[in-house]
Amino acid sequence: MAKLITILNGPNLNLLGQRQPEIYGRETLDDVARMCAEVGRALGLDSDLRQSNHEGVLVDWIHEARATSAGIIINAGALTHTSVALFDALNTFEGPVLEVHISNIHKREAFRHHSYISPRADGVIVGFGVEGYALAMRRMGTLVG
Ligand code: CA2
Repeated sequence: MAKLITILNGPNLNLLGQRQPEIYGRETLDDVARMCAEVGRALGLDSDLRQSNHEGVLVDWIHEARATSAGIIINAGALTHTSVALFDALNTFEGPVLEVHISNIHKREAFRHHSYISPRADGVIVGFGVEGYALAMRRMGTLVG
């Protein structure tokens, strides 16, 4: 049976492709889901991409992934820079965690330079646009395959 990769997206990423294309590009989150499914198919991985604007919902989904998923890819959006709760939740997950940011957070405002997710992440991909999600899926193929 194919292993499942949970792909979590935080606040405002539902607007992907609709606003600020100069920073985040023109692809939507549905496009990202399709791309990850396609990459996963070639690697024998299933993917389940979700987005929430609510921190607690993301925490609940991480807990759910403990029982269902071989790995987590997470773009926590602005919660990356604030959320100890997501860090704690990710620490309860035993499989690999990969952190993705569409933009290069290190080239932006200073408050985006720190991530509460990175100390738990097994890898971080920043500034590759939405292609970063596909790269993270490829890496998951190596880590859980
Ligand atoms: O670059 C990334 O992927 C970020 O995680 C995106 C977050 C930002 O707070 C992080 O610092 C970096 C913001 C997501 C907002 O997404 C939008 C997408 C399209 C239009 C408006 C917002």
